[in-house]
Amino acid sequence: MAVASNLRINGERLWDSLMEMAKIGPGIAGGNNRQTLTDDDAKGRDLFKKWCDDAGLSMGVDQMGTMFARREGTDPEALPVYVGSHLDTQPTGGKYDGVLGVLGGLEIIRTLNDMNIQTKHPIVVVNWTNEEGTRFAPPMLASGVFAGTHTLDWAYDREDAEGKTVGEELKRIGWVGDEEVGARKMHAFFELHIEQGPILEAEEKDIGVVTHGQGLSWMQITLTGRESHTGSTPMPMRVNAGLGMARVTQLVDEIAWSHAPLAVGAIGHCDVYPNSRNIIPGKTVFTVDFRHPDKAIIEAMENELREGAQKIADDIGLEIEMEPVGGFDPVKFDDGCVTAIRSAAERLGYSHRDIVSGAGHDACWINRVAPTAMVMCPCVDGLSHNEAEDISPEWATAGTDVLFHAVVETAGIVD
Ligand code: HGY
Ligand code: MN
Ligand code: MN
Repeated sequence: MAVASNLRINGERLWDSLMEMAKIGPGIAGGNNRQTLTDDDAKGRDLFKKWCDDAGLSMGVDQMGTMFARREGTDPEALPVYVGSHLDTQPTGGKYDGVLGVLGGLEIIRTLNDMNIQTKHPIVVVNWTNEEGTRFAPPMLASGVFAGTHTLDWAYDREDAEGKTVGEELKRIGWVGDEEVGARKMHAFFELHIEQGPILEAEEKDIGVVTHGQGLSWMQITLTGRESHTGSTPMPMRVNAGLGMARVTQLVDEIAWSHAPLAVGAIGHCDVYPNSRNIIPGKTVFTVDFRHPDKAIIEAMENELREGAQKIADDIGLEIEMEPVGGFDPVKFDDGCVTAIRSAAERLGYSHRDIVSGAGHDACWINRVAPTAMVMCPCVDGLSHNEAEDISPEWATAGTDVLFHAVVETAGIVD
């Protein structure tokens, strides 16, 4: 049954909650640095749990620390409709990446409570652990375990730059749950997310109906040369791992451009050792991020990288190791869920267009185990993974209205 078009969420309350959550783990330039499994992440979790308690939800937590806040349906046997995203942020992250999807899910519950509306299927709001993958690679770690892509032990062993593991840090912040990861079965999963790209704003569209998500490949490269004095070492004697990284950086850009217009490639993470002003780098470790909607093109870019990086290393006399440290295939979301989102946007009178997600999301993994789809709202200048990330309250409201209608329609309103 379609949800009446006059049913809308409370945009002001949603915005207040977004601003409240943004106070936890502040960045240095107006955004957030609430990285996964830090004390700030724990504070964000505590605030979300308090709000869920206030909304009468029962909280379950699985062994990866993912939070599941449940509102009962009239049919307790019916599989729940899940809705959510992530509360962890990049080190120089924005206030809305992930957070809008979690608090948008909570706003749906708050609105149903206000209107005393019951649904047949229960509704569960989710905060997935470690979506960003910055502190602990790969991204979408907990949703990947939930979808059976990674084992729990492998996920627990992921290490940060200081050698701390996911398992240790999860225990330290007190968020190891008792539920088996992936045991929960879903009727459907919906995720609201900012676009993190320029299309919706440029086309003045309120809503992105996400039909697909592009694929991702993360290749970690280690180049080993020889540390030596930057002043007294003659050029012909140098084995410069920093030079190797610079040439591979140029190669990555050339590979992406050679598969234009859809391919993208960059190196976002790099460590230089010993990183001293007057020592030629003996070692560099960096991660190549390639993305494309077509798996064959991603594989072609990976092959071109392997060949080209090997040649660069040979030319300079460097040792090279190349290790895949993350990735997932392009995804096509569920037609039924996508249609629920598109018809909600139409019913509510919001301008919309189909879109392929450029960024990865937990929905990309959950799509393997449940009918899944995403709603997107625009963001200013398409900017994200930057503290200046910004959206308007109107965009947040529109995206959450559409999410509300798609979730409640799928959960079934009971008169
Ligand atoms: O990497 C991604 O696409 C996501 O933002 N973690
Ligand atoms: Mn995100
Ligand atoms: Mn992100």
